Amino acid sequence: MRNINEIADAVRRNERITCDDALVLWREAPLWLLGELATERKRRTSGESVYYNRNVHLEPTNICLFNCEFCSFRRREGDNDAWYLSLDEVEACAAEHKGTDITEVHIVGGVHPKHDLGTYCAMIRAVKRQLPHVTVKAYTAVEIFYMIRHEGISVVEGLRRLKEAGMECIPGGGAEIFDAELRAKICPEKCSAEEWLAVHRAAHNMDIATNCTMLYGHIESIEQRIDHLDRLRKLQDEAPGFDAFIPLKYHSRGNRLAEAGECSTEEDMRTIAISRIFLDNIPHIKAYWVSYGKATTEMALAFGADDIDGTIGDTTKIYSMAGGIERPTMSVAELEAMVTAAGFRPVERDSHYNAVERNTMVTATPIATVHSSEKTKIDTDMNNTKVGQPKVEIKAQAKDTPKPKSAPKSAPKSTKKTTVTKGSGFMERVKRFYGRFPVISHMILILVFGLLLLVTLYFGLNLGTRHGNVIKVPNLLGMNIEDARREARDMELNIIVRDSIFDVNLPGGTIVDQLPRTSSVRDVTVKPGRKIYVTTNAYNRRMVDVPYVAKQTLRQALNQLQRSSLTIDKLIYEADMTSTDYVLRESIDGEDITPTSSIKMAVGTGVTLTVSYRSDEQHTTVPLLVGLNLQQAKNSLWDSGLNVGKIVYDESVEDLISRRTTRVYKQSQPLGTSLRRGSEVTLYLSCDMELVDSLAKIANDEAKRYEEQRRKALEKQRREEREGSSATEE
Ligand code: V47
Repeated sequence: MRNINEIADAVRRNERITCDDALVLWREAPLWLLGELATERKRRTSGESVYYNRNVHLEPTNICLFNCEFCSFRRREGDNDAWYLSLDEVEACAAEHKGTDITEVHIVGGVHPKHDLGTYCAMIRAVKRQLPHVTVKAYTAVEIFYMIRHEGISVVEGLRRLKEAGMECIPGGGAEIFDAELRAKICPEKCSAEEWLAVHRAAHNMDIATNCTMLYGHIESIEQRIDHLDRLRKLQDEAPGFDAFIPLKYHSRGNRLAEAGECSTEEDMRTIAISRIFLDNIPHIKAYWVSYGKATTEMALAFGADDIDGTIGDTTKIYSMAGGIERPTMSVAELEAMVTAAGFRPVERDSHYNAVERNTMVTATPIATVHSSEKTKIDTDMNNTKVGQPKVEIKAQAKDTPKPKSAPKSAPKSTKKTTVTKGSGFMERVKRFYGRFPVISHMILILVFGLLLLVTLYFGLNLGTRHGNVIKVPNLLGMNIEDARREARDMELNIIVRDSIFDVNLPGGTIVDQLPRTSSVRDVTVKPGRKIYVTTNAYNRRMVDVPYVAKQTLRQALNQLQRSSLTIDKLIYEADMTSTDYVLRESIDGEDITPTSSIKMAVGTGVTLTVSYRSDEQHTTVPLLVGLNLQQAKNSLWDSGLNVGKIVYDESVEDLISRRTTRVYKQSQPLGTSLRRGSEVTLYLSCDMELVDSLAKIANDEAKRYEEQRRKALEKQRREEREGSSATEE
């Protein structure tokens, strides 16, 4: 492992840093060094510019099929404060912004059970009808993946239809944390990391620019953050197309992760700076002011951020419902003043990071739609210009971009100049000096303020978090919760029970999982006072209502059963004339569940679903299971219309507790095998993570090759179909 000085030198030479380097920076680097290195990297990509735009959000519904632990926005259908906009209402919302100078509408909302791809496309068309010159940045990969799955078409075809409807770029939401284990805890129903990445990969290959995010500061570890950044960097190497990375700070009000608390501003600055340093192939890092608040956003500009998002105009509720700014709105003057105060040059951008030039006449009139001829390509020395490039004539490089004419006339520096008072001898001398040497005076001022800021941050925040004083996290697996609490108290750690399971084979109160996790080969250290989150085995088996899940798609039924903490006993397939993967019947122990049944069952009870298949769709393909934990592998099999066969543990699995930390290292039928729906796949599990990781790597490479082959085969088929149809026409 390299030490801090070696890593810092590498960054200064503009070299890529490794995941190990990032870990060292996260744990050991002083804040001032991170600020310096990140700012150096920022300057290489965007010089003195910091970007903002004029935008609004449109959140058509907060009703969502998924029930993520961190989400304060989601409501169920029928809840008092649930909202749902019809297509006409979406259009009316867009019409409210007619005649304003916004350049972007960002559409994102809950995954509504009644929305399909057609609805999503219709919403985009409704917005474009009212605001034809405005860019529609629409739908997270989670929403896109859901609608495409629901429709039963390929990702490429789904994206093609959205693009045709007017979607120009894709926001970065839904990425959360990619690590499969953590994802299973905080957002088990959302699409997997691989699926999220697959949507963005496909978009990049179709020249659709996208953003990416990371939800940090809850129960994830530093290693999981770095792994997340690494996966984004790899995708960007492979298929460039990310315009910006947005670290999203977790907000704790009104959601089930609240006990995790919120991380410190120091942690925010570290996250922003290390993201800037690590993601050397993503042009922009956005400090989303709605999430951070104005003061922290301004500070983030000293840690490598070069974008602060836009005017918003009180159009998003995701953050206010989680404890963020109540009615988020900022004028252009306020945004520009924030950038200027941080010592950078504000540049208004459009959705593709082209600078927007407005002449004073235009800004004075509210109707100031940006026309393509007013766009200027923003300077970047990255090669990543595949997407997000101007589709219009490039007028000038941003280095020469004149300061936007709408910049506030009373920037903070000029205010300072006018507050020098008469009569004080010292102040008089200062004033004379200032008059004679204005440039030197400004430089001295900037130096003094910069130093003060760094010293305050370093000592203030560092002491506040008792940096350097660390404790080795104990292994609590298998212990009784009360014993563990006593041990943790002696070590100045807090134990929080955040989940419970029921396993008949284990005594009540046994700890079956913990975060952060530790093992005989991997020590984890934390600061005193930190919380250790544990999952315990419940003393009594909880009873739950069995929902009626027939007469809907298999995916919807699986989601609903999972939300009720029930599981699948078996999928039985039955031929049908019209549909595939539609649930025909539901039963438990041979007894049918009907819409009027009112049955309670113990958590974890298995339900049998009878599911339809059309005769031409009797077969399905086996998904990639290697690397997943048991629950994820089961979900993935059911989702593909397959059953879980035997479960075989290798010799590394010593007891019932260690079974819970296993992952799949082998599957009886490899990825891509064509099987009859309802067939069984045997899973082989191990606790040996080195073995699992190495086999998962091979399997992932295999999966990539498989995807590539499928893509080529599909392209070939399409080409042949096209050629065939044109030959017929002739
Ligand atoms: O995916 C949800 C996050 C995201 C909470 O692409 C929360 O330009 C903190 O992605 N605390 C949606 N975060 C917002 C988003 C976004 C925002 C601004 C700009 C762009 C862009 C994208 O908000 C979700 C999730 O990660 N989120 N709940 C919460 N309690």
